[in-house]
Amino acid sequence: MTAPRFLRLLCLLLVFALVHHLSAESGQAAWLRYAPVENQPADVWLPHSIVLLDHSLVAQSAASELQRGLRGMLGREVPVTDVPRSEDAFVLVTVTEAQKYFPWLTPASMGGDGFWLKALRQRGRSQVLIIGANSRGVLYGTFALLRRIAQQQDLSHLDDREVPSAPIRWVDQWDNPDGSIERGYAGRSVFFNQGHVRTDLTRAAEYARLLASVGINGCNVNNVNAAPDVLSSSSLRELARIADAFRPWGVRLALSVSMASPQTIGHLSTFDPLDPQVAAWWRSKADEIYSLIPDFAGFTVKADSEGQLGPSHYGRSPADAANTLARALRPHGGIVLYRTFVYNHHLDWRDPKADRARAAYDIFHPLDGRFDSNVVLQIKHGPIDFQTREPVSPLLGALEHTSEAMEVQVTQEYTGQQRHLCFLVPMWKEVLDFDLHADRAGTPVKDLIAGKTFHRPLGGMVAVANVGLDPNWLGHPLAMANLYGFARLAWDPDLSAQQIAEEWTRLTFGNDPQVVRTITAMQLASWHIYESYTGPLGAGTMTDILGSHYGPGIESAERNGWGQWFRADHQGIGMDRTVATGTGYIGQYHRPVAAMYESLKTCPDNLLLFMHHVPYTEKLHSGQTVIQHIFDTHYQGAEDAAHLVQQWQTLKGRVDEERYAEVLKRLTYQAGHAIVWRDAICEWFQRTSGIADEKGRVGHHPGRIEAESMQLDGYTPVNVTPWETASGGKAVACNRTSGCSASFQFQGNAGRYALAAQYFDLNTGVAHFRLYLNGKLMDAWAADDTLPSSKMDGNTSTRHITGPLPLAPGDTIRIEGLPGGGDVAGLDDVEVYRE
Ligand code: GCW
Repeated sequence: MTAPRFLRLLCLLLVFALVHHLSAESGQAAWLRYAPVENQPADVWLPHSIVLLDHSLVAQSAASELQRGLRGMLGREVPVTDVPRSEDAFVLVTVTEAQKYFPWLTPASMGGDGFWLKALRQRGRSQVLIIGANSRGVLYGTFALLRRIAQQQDLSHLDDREVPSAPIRWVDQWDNPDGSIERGYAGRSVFFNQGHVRTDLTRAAEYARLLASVGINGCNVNNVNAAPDVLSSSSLRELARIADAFRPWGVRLALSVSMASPQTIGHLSTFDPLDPQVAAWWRSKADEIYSLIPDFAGFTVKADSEGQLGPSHYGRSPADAANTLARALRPHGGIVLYRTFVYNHHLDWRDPKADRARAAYDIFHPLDGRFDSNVVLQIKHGPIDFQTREPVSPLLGALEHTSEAMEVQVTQEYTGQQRHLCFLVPMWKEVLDFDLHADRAGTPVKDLIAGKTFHRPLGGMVAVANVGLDPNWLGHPLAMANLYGFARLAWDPDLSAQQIAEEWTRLTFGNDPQVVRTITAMQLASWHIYESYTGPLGAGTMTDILGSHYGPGIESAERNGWGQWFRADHQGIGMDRTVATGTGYIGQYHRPVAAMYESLKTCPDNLLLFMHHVPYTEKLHSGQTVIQHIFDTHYQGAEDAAHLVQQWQTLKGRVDEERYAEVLKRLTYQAGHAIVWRDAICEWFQRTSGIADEKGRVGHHPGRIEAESMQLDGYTPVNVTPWETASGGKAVACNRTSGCSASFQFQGNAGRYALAAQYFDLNTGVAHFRLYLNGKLMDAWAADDTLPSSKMDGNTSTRHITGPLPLAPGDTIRIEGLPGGGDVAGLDDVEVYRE
């Protein structure tokens, strides 16, 4: 090795050691860390300059990104020139240009935003060609190359062509002008604040770069519950600045619009989409938008849904509404994504035939063929609403003449809100691979949304992302795997969940094999774990449906107009959606699929309660009864959640301290909350069914001392609602400003024990707790989280573990609670257990 080379390597190693062991990482760099890569096999021969033969803004971003990546990962400074050189260069070029310089190259058809990466090595010199189908392709190819370098892949025979599966690869943000985000769990909007677009759009531009790095080409920045003012001239001028921040990254801006806009901001007397004045208003609005934002992507529409006005107001159809918008956008190349999330939220729960799951198909299937070619129906992947387990929406397989895009949720509204680990790629994979038998066997959802089946012009995937200003974008450092995974699947739905998890882990945490193995395994197990403690057999996530959608709140789904019922009573549970005796929903599927769901014999266990109403004693394919399955899976799920903490702990010292600590904190919280979920669901079903857990666990908690039965000083017992969210249905609350205490005597054998205090952390203020053993202070903690409730319930119930401590019979344990700002230092119980 030559001396300079040796020195360079030494420097790199030093830098690496520093980065790896000392510096903290907030997660803001996400999967674009460009951390030094040791042993990059290609380092020796990778070229020393960049030749940029495409002068677009997007290709310039590609060149500077390549410089940045090579600097970070390989410690190389690589200059950019636009002088075509035949040797020793990365060549960034579009396919049309490429033919000029490399006439001997015969690039196969490169559709869409595709790219071709090709390494040419001769006589010790090398070229790496990054050929894009267009400028975006050049950028995507560059990021793909950097991704390969970061993962230490062997590039010596690099010859990869990739074409994205579908043209629409968008994220939606549900950001409001005031800067709040509907169903956002990671801080405030990167786009808006106090009614305006932010002056500083640095994070917005960084977001676009992140999105571009994984092939996302559109971003809708405002809530689908659209503020009326979005389309006002002054607002559009502000929004144009976001489009400017996106443009270097090839991300096109889209906007959610209210169908009522012609009336609310256009001051017309009507918003009837078939009124000529209304159509003219939309046309001139579109002209105005394109004069400010020439590459504007289009509109997303939520209409006649959850209070949003729509065409039904005038007896018009969604096709009438969508086409009016589409005709205004068409001259400019814009499109309309019309959401099919349209349903009546005042359904009559007493009507056994009423069924929200039917709505999208019932409304949109008859309209197939009536939409203009630049309209795309945006269809949620399941017929209800992003539950932990749902069947595939039958509407995805029912359209032949209408383009469709599938909507998924990266923001974990019903799947733990980024406080619980829930990697959703395996779920999306199941959906994408599901064969809907649309016109024959072999029509998986991924082909339907790519427009391959029935040859429709547009299609793709849209994810509700809801990143926020939190440094790591989504709150939980491991949650970013969902954003990454969504984008990778939108590009290539044939990637496996394992591949995606591994790739993401390498880019986000480095190539240490133990780190890669452990995090990949945790991610892959997490959806199933979450499902197993939050709701059984396709019944839906048994959460607080009317409020936060977060903690357990079982009956909130029943007996109201929202239609997320599972119809449980003392005899049985489940929605009868059969054609024979139920709502007929199953009949919306093509025959083989319908037949599978219709019969109890072939209906998969994991969707049993979505499709059928059965007694608790019904035997599953597994041989177990429904009720015992509920008990067992919830116990197993809570155990598995605890195991995630142990798995993570094996990585101490192998990932940076800051992210290590943040993930540990969240996983520990999750393990505690999984027990709250487990107990709520198991106790509720045991009581409702009158059938006891055959393993005797439910309702029996050895070592658990209820706060209401402790010796109380100042604390008063209260009934918690819903009852199943507190142990024994009761807890204690402190309304004395000087504080309260609850004490008990340890009765077990001498030994070392951990103490798990179950307390309620209300979002109204900060309470403080102290734990004393025989009068000696052993632990103190603050209830300072901002969980989504101001009440003592399943959202706020939180576990804090002290110890292990040495305990002897007769020892006194005292917990002091000091209320603060409306948080009453609620305490549910203390569990004393051997570790
Ligand atoms: O899941 C529900 C959410 C609403 C959301 C709606 C939708 C933006 O609870 O907050 O509204 O879906 O998708 O339109």
